[in-house]
Amino acid sequence: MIKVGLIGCGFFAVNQMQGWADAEGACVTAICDRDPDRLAAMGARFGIAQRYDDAARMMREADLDVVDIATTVPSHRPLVMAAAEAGLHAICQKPFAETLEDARAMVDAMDRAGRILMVHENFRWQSPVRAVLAALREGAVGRPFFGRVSFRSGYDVFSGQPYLATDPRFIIQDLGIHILDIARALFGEVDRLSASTARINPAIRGEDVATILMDHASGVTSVVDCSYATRRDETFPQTLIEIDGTEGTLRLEAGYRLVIDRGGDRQVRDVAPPLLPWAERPWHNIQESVALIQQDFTACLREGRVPETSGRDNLATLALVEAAYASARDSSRVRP
Ligand code: NAD
Ligand code: 89Y
Repeated sequence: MIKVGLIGCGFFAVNQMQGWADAEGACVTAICDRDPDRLAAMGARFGIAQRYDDAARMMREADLDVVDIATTVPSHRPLVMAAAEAGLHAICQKPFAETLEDARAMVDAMDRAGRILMVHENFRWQSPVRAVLAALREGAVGRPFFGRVSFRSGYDVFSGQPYLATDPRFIIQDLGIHILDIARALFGEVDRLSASTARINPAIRGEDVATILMDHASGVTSVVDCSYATRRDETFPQTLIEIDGTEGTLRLEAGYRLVIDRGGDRQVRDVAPPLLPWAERPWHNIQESVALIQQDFTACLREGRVPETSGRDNLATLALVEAAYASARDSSRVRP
């Protein structure tokens, strides 16, 4: 049994606790939070007796194999460094790090410790996105030449995650990071990008709209567009995808409808994620992907395999985030 210590008992960590409760071959045996009320509430809800207010102490004293870091980004570097020092494997929430320099140091430390480091970059693990990836890899549309990966919503994310309203960076760092990662998974690495951003909601500090144009080394041109200022039939938290290829087109439409047009034929599939017993609409899509990424992480630990969304892999996603902010600042085209 893989013994997991969870750090950070906040808004999102409940999903991680639920996912671990279902995971085969792994279980949470200790939890940690600096906030005593949150620690007590999580411990009581999931029946975890080993509770710590200090992560380094938990890593030293609890008998663990893995830490699951579910805190916000400022604590990620010290916590991953402490995991490396304690010789523990780690899965760390996105955004992985505040800077690329931090991220590289974290990856290097875990490599030196010989431990597996995964980033909890779960959007590409959503089952509708997996269905698109599979169709693309099977050649459903031939060679892709254009893609659009889109997330547009007016959902109130600030009530659950108030820090999103006060951080100077908002949508690219918080949500766009997932959408850029999906674009990488679909079309490969990026040679150049340009981005523009806007803040529509006057009550928040950062940008809530971002449009990013990317040239991929594979020859695909893609557009990643994100908004939390879009008022329409609410699709939160669905990522919509369009791909044009030499042999056909593919659309992941609202309502998790996958439409593939090829040679005059149309194939339509329902790729809606299952509603897990503990999940709640509309979050069930994200919640299922938490369970899926944890299952892959435990399989990687068992097999000694490098995860698809490893710390090292995530450096390229973080580089896109940084490049998008740099481009938006001075309207330049940037090489990530
Ligand atoms: P939160 O603020 O609600 O919870 C974070 C908790 O961590 C708090 O209770 C805080 O006291 C604790 N904490 C912070 N530093 C600590 C430390 N050094 N030691 C012990 N405890 C510490 O945050 P949240 O909304 O749950 O978000 C957590 C992370 O999850 C963020 O990075 C966010 O971007 C990410 N997130 C990911 C998804 C996803 O789909 N992958 C969705 C939502 C949030
Ligand atoms: O924090 C974000 C994430 O990772 O997924 C959706 C979210 O909760 C709000 O944008």
